[in-house]
Amino acid sequence: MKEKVLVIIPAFNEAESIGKVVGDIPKDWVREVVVVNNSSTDATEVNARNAGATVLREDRRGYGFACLKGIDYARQKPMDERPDIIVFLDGDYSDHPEQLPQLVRPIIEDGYDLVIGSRELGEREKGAMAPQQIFGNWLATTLLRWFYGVKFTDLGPFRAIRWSSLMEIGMVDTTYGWTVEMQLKAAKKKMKCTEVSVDYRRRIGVSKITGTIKGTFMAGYKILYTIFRYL
Ligand SMILES: Nc1nc2c(ncn2[C@@H]2O[C@H](COP(=O)(O)OP(=O)(O)O)[C@@H](O)[C@H]2O)c(=O)[nH]1
Ligand SMILES: [Mg+2]
Repeated sequence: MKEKVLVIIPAFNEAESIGKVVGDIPKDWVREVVVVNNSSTDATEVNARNAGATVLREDRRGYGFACLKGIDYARQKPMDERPDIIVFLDGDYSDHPEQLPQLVRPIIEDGYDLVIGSRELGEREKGAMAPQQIFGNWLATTLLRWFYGVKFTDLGPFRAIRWSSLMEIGMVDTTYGWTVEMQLKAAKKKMKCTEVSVDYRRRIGVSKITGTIKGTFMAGYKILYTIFRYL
């Protein structure tokens, strides 16, 4: 494949799952897999490296901080080695990494800038998403449609974006607003956006966001704040 695809996986204490996530990524589609270890206290780093990933460290805790670290790494590459497409993927094995081609193809073949993997459209294992997560996604995507005129059904973590579009968007969120920020800025800039269905299963290990009360409130607040802040 001529397009260079780089995968960024933020990971905070995902030692049990990270090797499977990296292992299931279709290697013929991807140049490099980058795991950003977000101050894990377990074997996330060594397991990621053993699975063949490049491991970076980000000590400031936050989903966005970890993703930004991965982008910075790509940006520092020489021009001819810089990726054409970035895929974001969680480290908990909830997503099905083998579905990566479905996310990348619309960018390569149909000129899309941003492709969201929608769990709403795909098959979900029972209990894979918490009720508050399903409600939150519904609310956030409804607000995105009202205020930004863009139709998404999910703020899913598994997504692909053209490198040049990602640079133009200029991501800044360092925590839970990351996913919605990318979608609403792409909409504001009239980028070509779409979604494809992706499947979702119960994660390995414990949830750091929706599985905790603090995480749920922080994420909900930050997502709503982000939607109104960019109006
Ligand atoms: N909460 C949290 N998650 C992080 C952080 N850095 C990376 N992550 C990763 O973000 C992904 C999503 O987190 P997860 O606990 O699965 O949240 P959930 O999907 O809402 O249950 C996982 O791959 C985490 O390892 C961080 O600082 N905080
Ligand atoms: Mg998860």
